[in-house]
Amino acid sequence: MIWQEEECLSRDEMHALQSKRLIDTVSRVYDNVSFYKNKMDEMGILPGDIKGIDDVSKLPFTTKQDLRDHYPYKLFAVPMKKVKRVHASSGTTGQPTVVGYTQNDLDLWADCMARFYAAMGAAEEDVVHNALGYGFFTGGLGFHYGAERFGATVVPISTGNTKKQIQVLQEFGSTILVCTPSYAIYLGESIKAMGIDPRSLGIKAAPLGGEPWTYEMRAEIEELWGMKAHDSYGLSEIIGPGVSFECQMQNHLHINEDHFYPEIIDTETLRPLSYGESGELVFTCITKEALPLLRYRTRDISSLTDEPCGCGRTTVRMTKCAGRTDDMLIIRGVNVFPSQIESVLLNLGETAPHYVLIVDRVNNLDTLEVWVEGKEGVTFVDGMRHMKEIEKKITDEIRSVLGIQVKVKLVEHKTIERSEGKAKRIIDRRNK
Ligand code: DLL
Repeated sequence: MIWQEEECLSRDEMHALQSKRLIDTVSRVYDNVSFYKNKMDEMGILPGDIKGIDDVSKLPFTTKQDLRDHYPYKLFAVPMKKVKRVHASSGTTGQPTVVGYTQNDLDLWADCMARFYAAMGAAEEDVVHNALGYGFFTGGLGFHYGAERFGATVVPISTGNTKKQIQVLQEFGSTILVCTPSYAIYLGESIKAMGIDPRSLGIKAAPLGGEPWTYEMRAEIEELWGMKAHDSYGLSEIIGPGVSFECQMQNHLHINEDHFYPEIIDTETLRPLSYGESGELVFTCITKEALPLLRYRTRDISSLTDEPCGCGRTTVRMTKCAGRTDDMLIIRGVNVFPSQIESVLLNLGETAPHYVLIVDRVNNLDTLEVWVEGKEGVTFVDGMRHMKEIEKKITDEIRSVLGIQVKVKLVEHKTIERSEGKAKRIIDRRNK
């Protein structure tokens, strides 16, 4: 099912719609946000210079630091009486950032999310077990209002209390599970540990997102639960979840580009790259009222394609995010994303999907240790030699695939901390 006709416009129609919306947005931000007026004045650009979507590259970038510098509301383009809700980032690194929504923003967000439920093949009869956090985090409420807009039933369980989650899953007839990929694994394993097969619970599909996860991780999750897992990408600064999603083809993520115009840029030169080239994702909000950010630098690495999709949607798709530029580890000159290590680990199939990367600096050299849990049932007592063999196999494979020397440490099952939200995969001991 296609939720809205904008998902199936011809490329020319989309271009025209985006152009009209960008022109309108630029004049609104110029008039109402002094930060953008000052930036554009400095660059010598007037709203009238923006004649269509192709002129987007003339506009200034926006960064997370800009949001911090204008904490909490100074980038809003409407008076506070029009702002109906705020969300905020958790602020684990530095000052939190605050985002705002008018009623129209909340409506378009619910539609973007309803598009996703439609795209993954949901029906009004579906019962959505929403185990994302409700509150400042955009995940819980984003998926909640989207499900209601779509017409399904929501079980707003939020995060935490895994025992209760399991009881509710068993008793409420849920058919769709919403959470982070790492929690889908944790919850599934906890269910198994209680002697229940997660596949018997009747979950048929899961929109998962909020953190990077590999195709290998998807295969593990689908196998564990006997369901289809669809990638869902978004960020609070742009709207929350609902920026892009995978349809039933599960082949890259459709961007709601009639609202969020995507670009890929080279992180060094900041120049826009072509379709197919990998770089940093940048979004311009072309319909939002409260916080219409121009060319927001996400720090996420992806690439774009406008090849037709089998589902009939014509929107541009982005490839699964490989990671964030700020999560990229440079290990003795080699760029490494945690997702690349994840792929190697899961492809080898010798370990559980729980790992953490420990980065340190010894004698001025970066070191990387990969701590990963052995498969359930493999214990230190019965197989010290076997464990060493597995460690060596993983070390060799990482060296051959990524070209770096790492130290692999197999740890006991359940020793790596589980997360109910976004998993923390990197412990950086440098500069401490
Ligand atoms: O994580 C919104 C969201 C919630 C999306 C639930 C999907 C599902 P933030 O907390 O602002 O918003 O974090 C945004 O998380 O810039 C990416 O680095 C990362 N991220 C989100 N979804 C994905 C994904 C929400 N599917 C930041 N793949 C983004 C990879 C993702 N990274």
